[in-house]
Amino acid sequence: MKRFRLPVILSITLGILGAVQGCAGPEPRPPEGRRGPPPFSLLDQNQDGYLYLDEFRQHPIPQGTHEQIFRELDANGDGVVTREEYDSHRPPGPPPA
Ligand SMILES: [Ca+2]
Ligand SMILES: [Ca+2]
Repeated sequence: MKRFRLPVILSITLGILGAVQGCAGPEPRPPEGRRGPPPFSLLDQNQDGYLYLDEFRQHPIPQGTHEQIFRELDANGDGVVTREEYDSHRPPGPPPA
């Protein structure tokens, strides 16, 4: 009966390997509800209370260009985004339920 041991052990080992690979298969996704815009303090790198385009460019944006989004944030068009302008801006998203 010893002859059957090796294939059995092999199949068990392969089964375990397959299970381990299956567990590591799907990539972890970010939890829902964490896709909002970053806080102003994170974007304002020098913490002077004003967000400049150069600072804004340091952060990835999901869509569009930094210039485009920055213009939308800069409500009065003076080339600087204040915390008030940033907080009052709401990016387009799914309609509230
Ligand atoms: Ca700044
Ligand atoms: Ca402004």
